[in-house]
Amino acid sequence: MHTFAELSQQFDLHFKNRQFPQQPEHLYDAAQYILDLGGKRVRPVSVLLAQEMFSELKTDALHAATAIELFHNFSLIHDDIMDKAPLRRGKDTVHSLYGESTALLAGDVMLVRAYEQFSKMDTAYRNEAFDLFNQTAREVCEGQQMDMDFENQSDVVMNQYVHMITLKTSVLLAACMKMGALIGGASPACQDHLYAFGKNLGIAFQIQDDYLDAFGDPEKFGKQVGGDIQSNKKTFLLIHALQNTDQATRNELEKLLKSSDSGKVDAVLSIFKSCGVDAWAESEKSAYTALALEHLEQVKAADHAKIHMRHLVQYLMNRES
Ligand code: GRG
Repeated sequence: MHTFAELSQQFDLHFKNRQFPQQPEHLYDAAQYILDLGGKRVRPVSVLLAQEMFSELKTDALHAATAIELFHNFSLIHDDIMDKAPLRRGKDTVHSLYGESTALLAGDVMLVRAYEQFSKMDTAYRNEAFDLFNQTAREVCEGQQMDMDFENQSDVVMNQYVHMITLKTSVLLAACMKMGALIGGASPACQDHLYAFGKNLGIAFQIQDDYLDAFGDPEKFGKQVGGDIQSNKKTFLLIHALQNTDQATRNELEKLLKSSDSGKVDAVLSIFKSCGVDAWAESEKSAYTALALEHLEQVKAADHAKIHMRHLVQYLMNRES
């Protein structure tokens, strides 16, 4: 059984070989560029951690982890185009370096490369893993569309927002856990508990993401701090503030959201603080984390097999980027 850091190293060894041919250079360099920017590798390592809870590390888990990391990076490229984001992982986004058309195509080819990983897998679980991957990709698309729809909707309430985030972000982490368990030979019940573990952890992860976007350290965050506020994005923080403040502050917040003043981010942050949004986010994050851990406890595996998964939870909830 390995730690997050050890599995991260194993994954990087497997993944560092150039994933694409050389030609056409412009297309494949764009695709390779985002992979070389790194990232935390939380999703692929989660596949490996989950698999190792049930059996010795298998090459098929590395194939699944590769598929998922390719998919994740593909979705980041497309997301950055949709958001017109200048920075990703502290560096220029793919579209700002290579242009939108190449960035779209680079994302597409990464998705195809992700699909190719499944044909390498043992037929005992290949179809199930592939179905899980496709179901997840479809849900991520649905979540992304809901997120865009919410931009023009002023009355989004918390449970709608949680549903959107579950689709857009959490189901991928849930699928990583379940896919690892499936490849590892876990029972369907254990696979389902790990799915629920990943789903709740994913929601807590997004709360942390929203928190960092508003209150993070710009030196460490890797993206523009205040970017969500600047682009009027619905976040856990904004929805909570809108639902839990007096009418005058709500009016002020709504007026600020429509403006493009240079002081907008600071003014919204100051309202967030006066509504106690930061403390609330911390307690929500803890609640979802506790729910995730309850599901982890239900998984029938030796306690020492769960230790590294608990460390992952700690790491994700205390991260600064
Ligand atoms: C699924 C066909 C299909 C299309 C994709 C663009 C899109 C539709 C969905 C967007 C999904 C998306 C980008 C969700 C955000 C997930 C998220 C929290 C990303 C940040 O993850 P980190 O912090 O990033 O793990 P690193 O850089 O560490 O990898």
